[in-house]
Amino acid sequence: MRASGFRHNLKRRKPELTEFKEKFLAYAKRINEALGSYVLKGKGLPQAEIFDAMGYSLLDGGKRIRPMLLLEFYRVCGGTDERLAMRFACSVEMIHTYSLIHDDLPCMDNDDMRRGRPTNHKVYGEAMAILAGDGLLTMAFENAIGALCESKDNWLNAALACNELASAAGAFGMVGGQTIDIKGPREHTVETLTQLHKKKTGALIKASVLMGCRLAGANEEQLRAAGRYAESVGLSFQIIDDILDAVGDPELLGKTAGKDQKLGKATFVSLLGLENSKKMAEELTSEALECLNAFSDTDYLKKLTTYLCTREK
Ligand code: GRG
Repeated sequence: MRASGFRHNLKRRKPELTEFKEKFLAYAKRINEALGSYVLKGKGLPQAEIFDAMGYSLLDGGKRIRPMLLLEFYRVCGGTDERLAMRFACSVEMIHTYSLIHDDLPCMDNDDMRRGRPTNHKVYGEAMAILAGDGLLTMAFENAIGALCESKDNWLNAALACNELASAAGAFGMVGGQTIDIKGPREHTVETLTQLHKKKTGALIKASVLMGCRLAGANEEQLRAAGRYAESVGLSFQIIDDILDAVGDPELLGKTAGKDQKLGKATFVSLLGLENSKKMAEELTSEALECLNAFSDTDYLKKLTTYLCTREK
């Protein structure tokens, strides 16, 4: 009965989320179709196997939260070129996928299952999994810079979006956070753990939001509100991840649960306890919802934000 306490809490919010689910799935389908087109290009090439390995993880049923955030912030900031926004949205998901493939490697978290299937290195071997991650990371920038080169009327905003992506993915952002996670101190306070996850998980989420704003040419006030929104959502996303690792249903999660505890890793649950972690995630979600008042037509974004705090996987 690991999941009972959390589930109980989820049930209270469920009804208001059901109509949202259809839209969410349709959105994810559009993103999946766009992502599929990138790996199809490798068919028939002598190096087709690398495209297979990249596609195995890229197209295997992730929630597509980051691309959705990018596309939604693009829309609420007045962007209308959905094709351009989708290209950048795909780049974000490529980087996210590469990070998961590398995080699962034996030299990092050594995970056998991800999204309910064997991890990339379990299917293709370690060398190909490293290359698949490298291929996705590189393709993300090839694609984003390709879009920048083609956006004649909007090149500065597209360049600013590329810049958000690069700084979030690298050693000041996600790679830096992963480094602190594997090489940094084992002991944490809530403050140091927050700093770690701001980089490891939060940076790419924030970049997704800001890229949508940048591409649409958002003003300073919108950028500030979106930045605050993303910081709250990024942290609450990680807290929920910790809660799910502690009390989530492994079948729904599609990966091994309880790993953090087994490895003696500090998490928000180990530092604050389950109830206080839930409370913190809910407070952060309320703060994020508040930030959305700086934009109009945010009905879907509000539901997505609430879903992120109540998700079961
Ligand atoms: C290897 C450079 C490098 C970085 C790895 C993000 C990361 C850094 C590792 C992932 C570890 C992890 C599980 C972090 C918790 C938050 C997180 C990123 C969860 C997975 O994201 P979701 O829930 O996944 O959006 P899906 O499967 O839906 O795409």
